[in-house]
Amino acid sequence: AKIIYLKDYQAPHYTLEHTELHFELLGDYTEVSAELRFKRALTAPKEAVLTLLGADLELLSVAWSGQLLSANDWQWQDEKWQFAGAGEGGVLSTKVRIYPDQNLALEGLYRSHGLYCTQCEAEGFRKITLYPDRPDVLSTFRTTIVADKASCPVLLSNGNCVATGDSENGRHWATWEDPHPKPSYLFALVAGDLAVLRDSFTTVSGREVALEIYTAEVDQDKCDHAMRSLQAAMRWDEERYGCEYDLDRYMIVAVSHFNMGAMENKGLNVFNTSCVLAHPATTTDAGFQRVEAVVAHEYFHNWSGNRVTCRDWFQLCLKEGFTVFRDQQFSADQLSAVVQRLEDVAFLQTHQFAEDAGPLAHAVRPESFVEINNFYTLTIYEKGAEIARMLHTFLGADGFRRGSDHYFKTYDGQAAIVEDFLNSMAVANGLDAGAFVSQWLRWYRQPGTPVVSVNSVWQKDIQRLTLTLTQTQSSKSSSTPESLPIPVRLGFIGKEGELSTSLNGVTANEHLLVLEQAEQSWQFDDVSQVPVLSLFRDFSAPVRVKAEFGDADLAQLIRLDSNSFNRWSASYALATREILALAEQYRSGDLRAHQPQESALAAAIAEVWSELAASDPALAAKMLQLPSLAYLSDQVACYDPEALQRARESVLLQVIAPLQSALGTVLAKQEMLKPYVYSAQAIAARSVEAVALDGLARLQSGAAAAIAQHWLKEAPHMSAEQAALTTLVHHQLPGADDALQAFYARWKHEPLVLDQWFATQASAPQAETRERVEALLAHSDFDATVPNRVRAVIGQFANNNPVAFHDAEGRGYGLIAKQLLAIDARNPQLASRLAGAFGIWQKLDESRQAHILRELDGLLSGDLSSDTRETLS
Ligand code: BAL
Ligand code: ZN
Repeated sequence: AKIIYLKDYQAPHYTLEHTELHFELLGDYTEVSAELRFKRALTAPKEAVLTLLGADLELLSVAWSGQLLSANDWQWQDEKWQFAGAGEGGVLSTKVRIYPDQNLALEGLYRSHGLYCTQCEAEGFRKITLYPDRPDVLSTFRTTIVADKASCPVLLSNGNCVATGDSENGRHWATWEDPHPKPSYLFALVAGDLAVLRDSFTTVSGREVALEIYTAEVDQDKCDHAMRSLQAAMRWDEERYGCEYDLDRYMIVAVSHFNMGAMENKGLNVFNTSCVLAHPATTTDAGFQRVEAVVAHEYFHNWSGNRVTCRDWFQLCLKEGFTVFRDQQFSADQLSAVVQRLEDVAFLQTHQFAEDAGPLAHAVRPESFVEINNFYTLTIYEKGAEIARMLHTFLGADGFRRGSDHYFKTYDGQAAIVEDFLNSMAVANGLDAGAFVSQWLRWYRQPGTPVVSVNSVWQKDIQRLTLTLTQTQSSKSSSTPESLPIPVRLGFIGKEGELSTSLNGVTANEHLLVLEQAEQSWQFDDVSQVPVLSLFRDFSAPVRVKAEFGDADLAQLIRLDSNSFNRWSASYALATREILALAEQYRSGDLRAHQPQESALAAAIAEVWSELAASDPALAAKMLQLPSLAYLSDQVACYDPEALQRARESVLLQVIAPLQSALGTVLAKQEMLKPYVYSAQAIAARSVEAVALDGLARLQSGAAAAIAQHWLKEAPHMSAEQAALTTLVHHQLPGADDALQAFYARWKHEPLVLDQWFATQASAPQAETRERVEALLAHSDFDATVPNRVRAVIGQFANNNPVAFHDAEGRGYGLIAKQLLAIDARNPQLASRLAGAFGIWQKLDESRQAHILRELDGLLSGDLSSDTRETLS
């Protein structure tokens, strides 16, 4: 496989002034004509060659400035098409034939359920026509689409619709013009029979923007939430970032066959149905939140990604990390900032930390790749967002805004690199740009999660606390690792609550330090009693913290920390410690492990939980959701899924047992049975009831089953229905199978709900689930060409069911390997992503490792896409 290196980047020899496209959508195939006006770049050498990219194209004709060319005039190897006769520039005219119906990889132009749509990021445009398909070639576009009017009444592309008309044989056409220069990965085309929800938005400068959400007719009743989210995101971006929308129209199209969540094509976003459709009857709270976040994310790309794009794919984090940070900020403003933060952090710690510690680790800006599709990763998205957040913490909200203003203004209409972003942050804040860029760039260049060790000494006589922090970089760093700038927000918790302390003459309850060297010390004065440190508040840096906290210290934070995030993270840390200790005892056959033990976590939670359930139900719910096996597996050197699962259940039972009456009080409120309202308060009330029901199922299964049945019967919305179904199925309560059947009968016509039905079963945490998954794969509603369905069954089993996936005989691995091979033949991107489930292999025992390696060897010795081959290798 060919490795591509960042250091080999070369600017294009030819710039593109304009792109003219003509699509004849003809049913069995599609013909694409292109006219591309090239000009030799000022920096290009005299012997410049025009290099285009093309894949899976039938080339019908090529002309250069009106002269037909023949195959002798160019060279075409692999995907590279090269023409040496372009001189100062000219117009290249091409005509190609492509087959959207046969395109099951869902990359380029494809047809799903009669709907033509495109996915061009990262390198799909070369499957549509011969083109300089690289993000640093930007041009204006004019696109004409011609199709059968009856089957494709709606014809859409980027920009503004400038002309439409009818042609012969029942066909019609539309021409779209996009005045904003863009790279090909932002191109989009949609054609089909779609209904539309229309609304509008008036921008800050008074321009009227038409907003349109296109879906199948039956889904039109599920678009209101996305529309409201879009309007909120447009306003928010004006207010928070000074970013105003720049076209007359903003369109979203819902597509049922889609590899990703959504795609930010200029003015014409294409969305996975799961990220745009929402209705109380069919969508859970989590679903509503996802729609809001993804609609905002794609909208925010209009500036961070589209107006300022990436020079090459190594810079992917420049648009993705920054945009994830922006959507996290937005979501925090819409609902609960604390819940948003702890969900984002738990996700990062569970999945990105593991990625960064395993065989798939890479830098936020990698130095090389084989298949760019494999780099749409948690590291680039989530760790990338944490770097933007650290800059925000370091510079302050105003300083960060000055930096982003400078960035958008300076690089508007250009393709930028990470250094440009950092440079703007420095220059706009009057900082030494050279030093700032080189220091912060380390976060982008060094893979692995840094470890910060904490040492504190309190001197009673002078009431001084000396804090020493040491940073070490993970061994994943390829070259010699350098110290990173690490913002540390901290407070001090005494026996009665928060203490105010002095640092360099500033007295406050909270301080912000920046650890820049390998080791640094700070002296805090007026520390009147020995405190427990509340460190890295709101997770001020994506690091692992090594501190000598006793159980009592963590309990003190759970009880008294004024920072809600850190109360939660202390409970997470204590839970992790107790579960790991118990699992170790199981592994070593320690018989005391079978006796109930003291749990400091259970005692601390018992003390605060009832009050918390009333005052902050969302946090109360989170405190009972102990760390998942996926999170715990990242905390151990050797991962024993059975021991960890048993230990986790045991600790959970200890935590829940003293809360039986408190859980009853929560459930008696029956908030779950009230009509659906989308608000932080209503979601919190539902979440604590769902967690209470799950807890009760462990203590009194009969009572829990009765409540679940009642919810199913009375459910006014999917949040109640889904919580009840999950409780019944995952705890194997009486009536679970009947409930599944009834649910299926009620929802079999709703694909997204049916996905949930499949997912609930595939994630049931019992060994027998493997057989159930085999049966689900043979179900008449299982369709391996639909990515959402594949993720609901195979993805849930591989990534969200450690007990069944890590079957000691290796049968779970066998099941996934077999499915991978079949999926890879159709859809490499989807298969490659699923293959990531094997990334855990080095942490497992020798027997499981051997099972996995046998499966991987089998897969690698056969035919595989380059995507999946790279991941498995
Ligand atoms: N650009 C790919 C989809 C997204 O991150 O928005
Ligand atoms: Zn994105």
